[in-house]
Amino acid sequence: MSRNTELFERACRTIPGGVNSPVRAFRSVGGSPRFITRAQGPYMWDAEDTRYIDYVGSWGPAILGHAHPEVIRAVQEAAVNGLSFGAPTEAEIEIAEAIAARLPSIEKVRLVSSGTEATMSAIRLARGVTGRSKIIKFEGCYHGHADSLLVKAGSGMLTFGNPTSAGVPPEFIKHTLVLDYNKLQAVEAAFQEYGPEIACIIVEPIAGNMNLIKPLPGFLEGLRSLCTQYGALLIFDEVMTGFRAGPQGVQGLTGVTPDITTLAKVIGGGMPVGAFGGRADIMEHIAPIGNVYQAGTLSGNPVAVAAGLITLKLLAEPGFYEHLEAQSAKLANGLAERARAAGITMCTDYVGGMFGIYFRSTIPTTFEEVSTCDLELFKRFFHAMLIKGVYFAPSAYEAGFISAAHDDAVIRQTLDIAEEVFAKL
Ligand code: KE4
Repeated sequence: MSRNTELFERACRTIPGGVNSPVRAFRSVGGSPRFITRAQGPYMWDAEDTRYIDYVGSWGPAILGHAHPEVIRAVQEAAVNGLSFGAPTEAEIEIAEAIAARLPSIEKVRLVSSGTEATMSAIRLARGVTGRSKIIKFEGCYHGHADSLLVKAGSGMLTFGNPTSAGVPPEFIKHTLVLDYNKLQAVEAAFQEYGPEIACIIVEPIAGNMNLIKPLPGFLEGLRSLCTQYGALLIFDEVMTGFRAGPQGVQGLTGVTPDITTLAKVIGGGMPVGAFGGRADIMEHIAPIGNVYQAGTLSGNPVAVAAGLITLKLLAEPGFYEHLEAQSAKLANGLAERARAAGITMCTDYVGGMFGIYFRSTIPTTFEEVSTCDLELFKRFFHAMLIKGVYFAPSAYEAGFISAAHDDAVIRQTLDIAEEVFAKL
């Protein structure tokens, strides 16, 4: 029995599913997850000391590459001064200022410890500011596991959703309307029907949880104008795309300004940091100055903030994002070219440091289209690449992530392996 399998069997005895987050269990691709012992730059090593070129990057945080020496040093230096105080620190001011300096839509920001906390708090804030209850989200977008967001589309176009998880009472999601991503007409119809009751739209401005799906021209602009017209708040969930899709997230790429932005992943550099922020007049509804309660023992944790601060500083190096996107392009285009040469129906897309691989003939723009990808072919591709030392996301519904450490040699090695795999797929 392999060491990974042995560890997985042991893990399953005391951890539900053997993992602390479901996607890690490989259930959608089959097989046994790899237990990682260490990571460096673009690489990770598992319990059998097998090395992988890593394109998951902890689902986004490892944008500099794993164990970047300056990030490790910052964490060590912070840790020796104590791990957590439950009191304000100067570092929290510095990271708040760094986030506000990079995202003009943010005048004030509250730190939390995960993306889920950020979106859960942003929804409560939108409801508190507007005094309204209904929210709109989109099928295929994932915003963490807060009850009111664990909803799949209802049967009809404008029906309210159904829980996607046991333990979520219908009453908790009865105000959540689930619409189709990139379908602006349905949003217009929802506002015509419920406009004065809608507190907010929450959207992944580039979706990364139904593979990589970009907004069609006009979609985000349409959401912005509808929210403005009806007095609802537009929440950009940039937990994944923030400082990943570009230096100012998707709001910087598109010029569409949200009322509230949620962040996590990159801003923690691998440590637990999330955040939600927006205009001062909105954020001042948050306790202790406002009446929307939100709190967290480890919010703004000094060790986690140290990792996030140095990460944001290193991302600001001239040319960082140009290089990152150039590497994404080499990988995505190289994979598509080799698949085509092997007669495999597959296409790819990318933006900034994230990419999508689709086993279908055209790049999908909706959840329905991405659901037509050949999942069996993806599974075979995933495992064939894994065995040869390339670690893609263990799900056809996830985006991939590149780091600054994925240099030309690493990309070339990946493409050479892919060429061998496509030939036998
Ligand atoms: P966390 O609570 O997992 O930190 O963040 C939730 C979240 C919120 N919003 C967006 C856009 C997200 O992508 C996420 C989390 N992303 C997944 C990756 N698809 C995390 C991986 C996992 O669940 O283990």
